[in-house]
Amino acid sequence: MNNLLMEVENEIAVVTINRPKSLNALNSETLAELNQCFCEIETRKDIKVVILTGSGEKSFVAGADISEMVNATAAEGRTMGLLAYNAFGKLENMPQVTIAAVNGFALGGGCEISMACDIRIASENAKFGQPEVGLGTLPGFGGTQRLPRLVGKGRAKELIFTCDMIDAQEAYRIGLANKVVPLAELIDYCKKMATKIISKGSYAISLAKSAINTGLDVDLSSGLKLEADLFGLSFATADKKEGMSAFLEKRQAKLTDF
Ligand code: DAK
Repeated sequence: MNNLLMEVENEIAVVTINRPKSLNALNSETLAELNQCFCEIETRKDIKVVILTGSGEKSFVAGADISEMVNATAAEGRTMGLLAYNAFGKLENMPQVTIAAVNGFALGGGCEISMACDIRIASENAKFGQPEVGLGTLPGFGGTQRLPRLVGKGRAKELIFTCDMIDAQEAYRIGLANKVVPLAELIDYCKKMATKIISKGSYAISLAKSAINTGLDVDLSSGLKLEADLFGLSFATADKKEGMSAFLEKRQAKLTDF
């Protein structure tokens, strides 16, 4: 991979988008590599949490690569959009828990890839925004769909229509960031959260993730039905037997299903 770094330790993968000279902007090659990386991760049982971050101390991802897009045709734009659609879809729906460690600018496609993660932890210097309409286009990597689902229709429209950049505290206030931490503590904070998540039932978490993601795309009744089905499915696992037995026997549960 030319544009990504990946380290796996203690069942946590840290994936770093590594194009610091262009503030980690997403070009087609990087999108293809992300897709390949996420395809691999979703089949790996030795990875339970993915932390996605950007190289350097200034930027998470400063958007799609404008130098590549400037002369692209409509067909090339669509190809790029589909690359991101596939990669971000994999990221959003993989059984692993995904945490965006937002270490600076998360603009356009950068804000959008962070929103395809389950959780966003922002450093104090992080800045979020969707500047696309100022470039004569619109969010094309999921921003018009995921942003309103996260912060509500009114706030999403304001951010997209004004191109305003918001800081980490404002992102936290509106629910775009789960937490704000000092930059120097960002990765450690995410790893601690990952370790806590890994100590729970990973298979049960993957079922809960599936229920939340699918449930938000269907009517309430269908979502509740799906939840009931997945709840039932969890009763077929060794983890459910172990988790409940451990509680009754007043001991620590050893949950291993994934
Ligand atoms: N693409 C390419 N290069 C970028 C870049 C980007 N998005 N962002 C920054 N860079 C490059 C700069 O050109 C500069 O390169 P050199 O001049 O050194 O060669 C280097 O990174 C450092 O940037 P600056 O010198 O500008 O640094 P500053 O600290 O002054 O400013 C900044 C930082 C993040 C505020 C600024 O760089 C900036 O505004 N960047 C652009 C942010 C942006 O507009 N991002 C959104 C891109 S649009 C689709 C259609 C469209 C899209 C998706 C799909 N389909 C058709 C499906 C659009 C998506 C987007 O994300």
